[in-house]
Amino acid sequence: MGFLQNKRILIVGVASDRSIAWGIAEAMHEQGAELAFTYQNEKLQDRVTKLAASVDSELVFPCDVSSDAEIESVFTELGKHWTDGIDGIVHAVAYAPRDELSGSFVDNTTREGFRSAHEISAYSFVALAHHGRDMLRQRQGALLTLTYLGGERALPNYNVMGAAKASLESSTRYMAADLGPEGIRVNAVSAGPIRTLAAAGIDNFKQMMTFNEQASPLRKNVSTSEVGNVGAFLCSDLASGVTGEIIHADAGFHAVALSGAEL
Ligand code: NAD
Ligand code: 0WE
Repeated sequence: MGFLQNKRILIVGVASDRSIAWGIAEAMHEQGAELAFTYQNEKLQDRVTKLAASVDSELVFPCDVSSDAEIESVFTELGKHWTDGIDGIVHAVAYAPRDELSGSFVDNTTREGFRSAHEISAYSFVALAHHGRDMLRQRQGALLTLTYLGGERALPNYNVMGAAKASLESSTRYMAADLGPEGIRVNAVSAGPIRTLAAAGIDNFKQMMTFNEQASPLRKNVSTSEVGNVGAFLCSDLASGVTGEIIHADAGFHAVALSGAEL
């Protein structure tokens, strides 16, 4: 018996089989969860529908998180299938304009880039919680998001995404405080760097992966299944005492300053 048997979980953020959201979906499926998915736009519809079918799900809905109407309609539609609520919502979405993810933070960050990065990468988590609140309350559900070390420390090129991740992490704590009295938990996984679509074309990504591999205590990069297992745990009853927490799944990279390998 898996530790997510009889749990119903909505996954937001699958774009490919390399997506962290997909690693979480597979880990949750292995533990017996029933899953539903959203896709950002028609370009991704077929791919997400096929991936969903491979974990026995036919519940696939469009959702661009910049639209309140689309977010609202996900829960309206989902409520027709899952009539007594949901056990979890996974948010694995981030966006900033590509040209603002390199070079000088101060010179390259625009008002509109700052706004959209925060809207898509941080506010959307709050909006999902708002629209999913009633369904989550019915089953004492859990919310989960994905963050990165660049929200806690200044890292090269992460720039405006770092500010958005700091907002997302703070929002995780405020959401935990607000929803805790209703039995709803809110947590985040801070993943190490992984080569996903969101990493494609990022300056020096390969060098960053190599550095993380050499400097981390476990001397490796993490896989989407390693991140997925932590996400599955946080959404399960095994984590019934955990909320407002950010767990690093990064081979320990965040915990050290000099690995010893550099000396
Ligand atoms: P990915 O490209 O597979 O997933 C990003 C997802 O965001 C895609 O599914 C995309 O459709 C979705 N998205 C973007 N804008 C959207 C919008 N307006 N509406 C709906 N969906 C939208 O990449 P990933 O690396 O799996 O990213 C998932 C999460 O993990 C992100 O929050 C990212 O910041 C975080 N993360 C990634 C890494 C990494 O190195 N890849 C490390 C730590 C945290
Ligand atoms: O959160 C992320 C990346 C999120 C992301 C990626 C893109 C690329 C395509 C947000 N917006 C966009 N916009 C695009 O047009 N990560 C944690 C992966 C990542 O991105 C970096 C990193 C790491 C790690 C950017 C710079 C430096 C390190």
